[in-house]
Amino acid sequence: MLYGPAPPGGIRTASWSGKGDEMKEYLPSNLRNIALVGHGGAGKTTFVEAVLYGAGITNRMGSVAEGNTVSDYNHDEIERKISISTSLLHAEWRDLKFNIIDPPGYPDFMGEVKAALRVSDIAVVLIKAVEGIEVGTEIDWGFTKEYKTPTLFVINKIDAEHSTFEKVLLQLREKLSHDAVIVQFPATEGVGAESVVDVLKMKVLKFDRNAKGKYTESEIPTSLKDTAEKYREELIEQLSETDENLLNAFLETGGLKDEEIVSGLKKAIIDRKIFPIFASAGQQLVGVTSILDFIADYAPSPIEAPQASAYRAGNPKEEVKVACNPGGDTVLFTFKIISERNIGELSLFRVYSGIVMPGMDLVNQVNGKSERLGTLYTLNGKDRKEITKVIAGDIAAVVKLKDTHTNNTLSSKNLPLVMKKIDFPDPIMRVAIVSKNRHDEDKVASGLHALHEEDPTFLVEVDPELSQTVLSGQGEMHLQVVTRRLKERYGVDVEMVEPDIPFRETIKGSVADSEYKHKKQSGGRGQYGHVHLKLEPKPRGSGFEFVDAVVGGVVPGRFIPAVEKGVIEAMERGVISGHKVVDVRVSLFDGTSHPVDSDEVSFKIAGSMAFRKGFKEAKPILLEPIYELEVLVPDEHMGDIMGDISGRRGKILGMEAEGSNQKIRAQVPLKELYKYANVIRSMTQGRGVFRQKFSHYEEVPKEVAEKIVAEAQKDKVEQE
Ligand SMILES: Nc1nc2c(ncn2[C@@H]2O[C@H](COP(=O)(O)OP(=O)(O)OP(=O)(O)O)[C@@H](O)[C@H]2O)c(=O)[nH]1
Ligand SMILES: [Mg+2]
Repeated sequence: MLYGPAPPGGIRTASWSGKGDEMKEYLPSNLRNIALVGHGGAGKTTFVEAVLYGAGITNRMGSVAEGNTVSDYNHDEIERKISISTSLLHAEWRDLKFNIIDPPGYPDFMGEVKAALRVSDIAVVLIKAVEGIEVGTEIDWGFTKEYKTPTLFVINKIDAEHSTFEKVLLQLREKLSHDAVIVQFPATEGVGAESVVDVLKMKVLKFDRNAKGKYTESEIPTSLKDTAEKYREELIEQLSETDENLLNAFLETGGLKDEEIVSGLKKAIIDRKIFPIFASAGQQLVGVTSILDFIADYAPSPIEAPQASAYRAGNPKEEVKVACNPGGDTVLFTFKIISERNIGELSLFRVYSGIVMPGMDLVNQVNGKSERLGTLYTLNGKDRKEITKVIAGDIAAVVKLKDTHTNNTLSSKNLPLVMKKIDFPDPIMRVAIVSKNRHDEDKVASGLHALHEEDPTFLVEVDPELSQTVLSGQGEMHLQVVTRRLKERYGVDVEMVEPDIPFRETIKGSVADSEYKHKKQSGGRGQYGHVHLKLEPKPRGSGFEFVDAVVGGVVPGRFIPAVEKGVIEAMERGVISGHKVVDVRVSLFDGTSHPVDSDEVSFKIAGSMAFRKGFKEAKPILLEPIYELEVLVPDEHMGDIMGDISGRRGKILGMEAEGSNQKIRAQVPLKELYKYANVIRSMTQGRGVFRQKFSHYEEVPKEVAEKIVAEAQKDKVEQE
């Protein structure tokens, strides 16, 4: 179904194209797409730096501490010494092109990890040899399950003083997977570590820092022989269990032949039946080149990897698998937008089928718009090289597309497919933003809009009721990064403040007769409107009702809508605290009029004033939005979290076990949830996660309400 005409210009493998020695073309079988993931600070960016240096892309190895890595080139990354934005890098190793995606590990940028995994065929999960399995490790592992990505584990920083490979190994098997098997383990650990033992080759690999991390192989010393054999047996046993033929061979001979291991291991990795484990010290170039060798031999190319899911445009229910076929019609998927000095926005994309070339016309299958592709680039961080062709399976960048954002599919007219989207996490923290310069408001809005296209994990909404611009994102750091970009790129300075709460006013009591007479006589024609209103409370959520109970035309019919309008306007403005009034029934049952002076304006004023007067007498109260909260935390934090929820005027609705976690459901006033993400993170050392959604309105307790009313009155006085 996905086959089509032969690709223009044909494809050559690892051969130079006609364009000087600028560009090499790679068959899909010669590509490896890797997402390097793991908890913050696991050493991902340093590891990539070692890969680029080891592969001869760079001629020196940069460091995160010095702020001169290829991957962390944005100045906020250099300043904070952490990754903040995903980088795309690539290197050639043994005639294969390795595309490496290096997303940040900080939890606020979890969406970037999902995007990286979404377009990769191999996940490499870096784990620290000292700290072991951390929250970020578990989260990223969970994402690899979700995307069914073949995964390798690398226990990194084995050169650190307190490196404990064995302990981390146990933890890894316990917490992540019992199907994780050792391929390489450290010969020695701690300062000076320079060798690993490879249990497939049954050799010691010694890495030479002065030779770009190349390694030499030697026999395993007696002291390590038993350990190496134990791990090799484990690997072979595990492997034989992944396939019936292998199992039979194993049962017959007590082992597996080399060729059985080679083909069996690759398949088991692709099927996620085995997760190989390695040891490395990226910073010391230890274990890096041998992992590249392993990936070259055993990790899937885009042809061998599980096929990506899509659906036919307009038919989301019918899943289609997209074969990586360079000869087919073109399909590409944009997974990230970055903004680069001098050239503006670049969309990072993966080609799933066909070939992509500049000048090509494709259709954005998400919004139906047509796009002409501009200049194409391969990237190594901020370094880019212009290319003329991107073949199925490969990952590259294209200059700003008119109507295409992150998570869009572009394809040729003949193949209207929509690739499965990245399911970005919902925002968990809201702040209101205030422009430091009032005239900047338009620029703030357009700047945030553009930034949202680059990063869909934050949202902007203008709340017309509170007339505030509310920014919501993945945490405090995320929101700081967004507002800083706003300043740097659009020159507007904003401040983050606590968003106002959309309180409501209503009444608990009834008032049988609230009368107001509006009368003005100042020469000429006067003003006259006179009404009697009855006010009653209505059930929560039932809204406003106006009843015309006038008898005998004492208020002429043509003025009745004006009375209602006056009441509605008063309700919109609020009576006691400046917040909207809800859930009241107002009946107009009496009044008088004047044959000359009465008009609509007079009756509107009378209606409004009679309502305000009656409202104040009808036991007014404030209502506040209550949110339903769902918190998932490890058992040991449950008590603290529940205590904290009660302290926030919350009501626990229930709890249930979910694995080794507890899920707590509660209702908490929105007012008490400001920056709750920080609270959860600090109370659980980053292990807890939560979701919140609006539930209903409830009466604000008296003491809290009094404060809000006093505050509103103070503001009013200040404004006057
Ligand atoms: N001892 C030792 N330290 C390392 C090694 N690799 C990285 N580091 C240090 O660990 C810290 C974090 O390294 P990064 O490469 O920024 O880690 P990362 O995983 O990219 O971090 P984020 O992108 O912020 O999640 C830095 O201070 C590095 O110098 C290593 O192999 N050994
Ligand atoms: Mg990094």
